Amino acid sequence: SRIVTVAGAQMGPIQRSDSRSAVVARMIALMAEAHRHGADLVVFPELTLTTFFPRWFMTDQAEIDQFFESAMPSAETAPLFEAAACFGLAISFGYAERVEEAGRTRRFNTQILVGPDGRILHKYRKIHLPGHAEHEPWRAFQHLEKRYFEVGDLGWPVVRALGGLVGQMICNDRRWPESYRVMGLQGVEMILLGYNTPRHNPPAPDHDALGDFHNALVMQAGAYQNGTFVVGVAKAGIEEGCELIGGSVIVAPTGEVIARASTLGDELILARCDLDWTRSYKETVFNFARHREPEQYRMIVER
Ligand code: CDT
Repeated sequence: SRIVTVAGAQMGPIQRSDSRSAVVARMIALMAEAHRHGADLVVFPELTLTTFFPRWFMTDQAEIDQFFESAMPSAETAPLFEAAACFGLAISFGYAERVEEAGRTRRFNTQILVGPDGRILHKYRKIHLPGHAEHEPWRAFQHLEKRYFEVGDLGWPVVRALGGLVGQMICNDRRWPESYRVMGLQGVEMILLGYNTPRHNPPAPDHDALGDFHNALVMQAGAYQNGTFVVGVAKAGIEEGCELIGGSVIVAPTGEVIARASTLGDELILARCDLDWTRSYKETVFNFARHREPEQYRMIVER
């Protein structure tokens, strides 16, 4: 058996006035608790360091850039890397990334996996950006990810870490079977993902009552259909007047939820995950080499 004790560190709301260092202190408190419970890995939400700023339409780039990190680690985030080293923990967290690349400034919705030695082991840039790019004043709040971020350009790599094969995705990616399958084809054994999901979806308010159901449905299906653990972690609660769902879960390769958050605040969930549990799915029902029929799937990679 290959055991990874994983902690999902759900975060309660982060208001615009909360400083980075206040958020980092909350994250370190959760890491300390995870360490006391024997965790190897702590997974935090999407855009952990700030409020979910795509809810606002902004035109002043300097104002927008206040939500972005141009260095990782920076003076404000270095304590996270130091705490990971001190506790001997790996951590995964999301942040808005601003980078100079190919002679221009680029901005991504990013999530990294940092090893216990403080090294960045894996970086993922969100591919499925939901929402819209222009101001839509009829909405109670905006969802401007298409305005503030470029589509991620790193694909869905899977890396060897924590004794297994680990991959990452971010929030809306979890609703798309392709996100899981691309990693499933690389043998992924544990997928880490953070999310910020408003309870209310302005273009489809009839979905609102089903938010928690859809959240669990997609992660449980993705885990089972690819024989992998999925660790899904929310930023939850009422943030700047906008309600975000909770429901952080750790899902086994059976598709069963083995740990679930019960609050909408800072809350740790834990599970002892035997990565060898993935084998019985990967080698039987979902033995891809034996049973997939990719010739019949061509349509899904065409526009
Ligand atoms: N952050 C994020 O991707 N949230 C989306 C909201 C969808 S409605 C625009 C989600 O899929 O949860």
